[in-house]
Amino acid sequence: MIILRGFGVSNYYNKLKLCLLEKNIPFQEKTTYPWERDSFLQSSPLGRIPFIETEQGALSESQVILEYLEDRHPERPLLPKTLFARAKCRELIQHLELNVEWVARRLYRQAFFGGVVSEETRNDVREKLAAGLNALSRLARFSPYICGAEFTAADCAAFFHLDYVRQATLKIYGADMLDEHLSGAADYLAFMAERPHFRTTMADRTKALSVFHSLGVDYAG
Ligand SMILES: N[C@@H](CCC(=O)N[C@@H](CS)C(=O)NCC(=O)O)C(=O)O
Repeated sequence: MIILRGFGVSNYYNKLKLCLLEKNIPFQEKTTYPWERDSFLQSSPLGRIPFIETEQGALSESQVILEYLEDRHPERPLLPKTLFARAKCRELIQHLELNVEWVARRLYRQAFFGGVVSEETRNDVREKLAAGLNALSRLARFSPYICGAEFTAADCAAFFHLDYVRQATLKIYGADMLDEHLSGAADYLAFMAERPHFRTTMADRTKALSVFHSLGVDYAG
């Protein structure tokens, strides 16, 4: 049995939770917070969540875990069948995470966790995020899924990543940078939100958020 470790506020955690649910893989969730990292550095060497525990040991980094789940449970694939389409799907996820989510993440301290980011950071992020979103818009299909006609792992990644990017840019810049740079994203997110596993995972996120707030910890994302 796979144990998913992390907490339901995390977009990377929810990416994997969606993959597990959509692939119908049995799993358990064990709430684990990044600030408890001293207790799990052997499992996730940088102290990040999510990570999983398997019969053979622990595994960190959400994309590595996603690929492991694909290899371990090929019966309900979340990557396209043909070699090139599989690579295109991975390409999209990599651009999304490296050039969009990871850039916007620098805003989260202020957008979500009551901290402050400098004007220099805000300006730098705005420029880099615009470039990352423009790049993503050259790859995203939204017809109706992000890679095209098939539902894929990229949809599991995109849903929570893009939602945080949208929320963060609205809070920091007073403008939805998805609307400005990623045409079709708003309709896509509304469409995906109707999917049963997406809906339940969003509801779980709301509950996890209120538990997180009740803890009153200093956390920056
Ligand atoms: N590249 C990592 C990113 C994971 C990540 O950034 N996790 C955040 C929570 S969403 C975290 O653990 N933050 C605490 C920290 O970086 O110390 C992955 O794909 O798993």
